[in-house]
Amino acid sequence: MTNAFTELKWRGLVYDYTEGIQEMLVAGPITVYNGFDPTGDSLHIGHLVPMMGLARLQRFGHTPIALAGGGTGMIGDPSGKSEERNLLSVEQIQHNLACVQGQLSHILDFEVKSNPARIVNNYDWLSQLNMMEFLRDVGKHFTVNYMMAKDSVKSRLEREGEGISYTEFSYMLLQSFDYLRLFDNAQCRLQAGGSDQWGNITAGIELIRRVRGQKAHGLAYPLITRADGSKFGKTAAGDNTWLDPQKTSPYRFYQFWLNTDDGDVINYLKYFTWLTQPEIKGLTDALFERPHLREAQRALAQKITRMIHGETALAKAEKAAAVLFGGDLDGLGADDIGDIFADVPSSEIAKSQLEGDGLLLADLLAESSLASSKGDARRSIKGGGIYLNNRRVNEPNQAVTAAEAIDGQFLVLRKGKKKYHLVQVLS
Ligand code: 545
Repeated sequence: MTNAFTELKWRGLVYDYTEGIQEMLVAGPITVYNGFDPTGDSLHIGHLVPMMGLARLQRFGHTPIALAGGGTGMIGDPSGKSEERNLLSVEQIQHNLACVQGQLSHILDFEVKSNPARIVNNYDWLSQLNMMEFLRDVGKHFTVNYMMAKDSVKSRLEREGEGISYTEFSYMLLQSFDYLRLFDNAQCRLQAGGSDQWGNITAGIELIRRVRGQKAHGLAYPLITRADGSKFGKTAAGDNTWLDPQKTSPYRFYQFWLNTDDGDVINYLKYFTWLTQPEIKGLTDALFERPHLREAQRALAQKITRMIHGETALAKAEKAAAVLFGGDLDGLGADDIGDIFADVPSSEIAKSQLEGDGLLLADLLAESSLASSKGDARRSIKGGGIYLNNRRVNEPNQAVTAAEAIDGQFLVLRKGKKKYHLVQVLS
């Protein structure tokens, strides 16, 4: 029989944990929390592991709390940061908080009767703290020696010319206080987080042990790595892959997962999807027997895009992906076209050139990266190997007018199966 812990272990999601955690998770439902500071206006795919971690525990009957760090976000966690952070403005934090809370609410179940998810904001209690009380009730339980031994602090002290402000140094006390607070008020017995959070999580456990004489637990997920050693989550261009569709379009998002290396895809199916052990076994076999079909990558891209962006956005992303293989362009707008063909050679023409009689197809093609001369362009068109907006065109003297431009902005030229050139129409 699997339980929440063996399930997480099988998925490769257990990096560190406190002794007795499995026994506790098996004994009955508990409450677990994971914090997210509003340091940016969107979560990215690196945050999917901890978000889904809460949801996975919820499916085993436990109650998840997603903590939005409206208070801790004002201070700045030094964990994993080699340099002191700049303070964010209150307006910035409020804006980010609203964005991040919305994203957190997607994956968790708030309706289920027995163990509905909750979102809390630590600003609600941290803002009420009084300095003297805090130093007496929390600060007194930590020696500076203990705090200095934490990686987040130690690494700063060891770094030439860096150091750490008193503000960031205090961060672990605030996160510890949160855990104590949720331990007392929400019967929370487990704090989860990425491995960078282990120092903060164990500090909270220590506080609870000292002031309540009770055992609280911690669970750390591994950092996601790639088989070839490069950084996970960045596109070839170096951009982050965001959950906010305004920052990373569902098509780009879908493509990111579709492009996963064979060496990573099975791990990612375990980390990022709800597919079961037998289902993942089936895709592993498929990967070995017929890797060229990329069934595992397709399943990965499909499941995650559906989970984050929904069915309609997935259908559109799949349609857009098919476009590069000659699929039709109907129903796609300028934004989609710009997105799909972002990486193909492109050029610009003035809208005036398409007005009146328009431009001869052969002339348009000759100016693109798909033909070397007018003669070459004419020959290719007559030979039947040229497509305008993915429809075959046979007549070199055919006029191309603004009416053909998608949303008046783009003409898509194609030669053969998949050589593309994008013409942007400037008004
Ligand atoms: C605050 C108060 C608590 C408990 C936790 C926190 C937050 C924690 C922290 N976590 C990271 C984070 O990133 C920014 C989110 C982007 C908008 O800094 N001190 O807030 C990440 N966390 C998820 C994982 C993490 C961690 O949200 O734990 O390891 C990334 O995978 O870096 O009482």
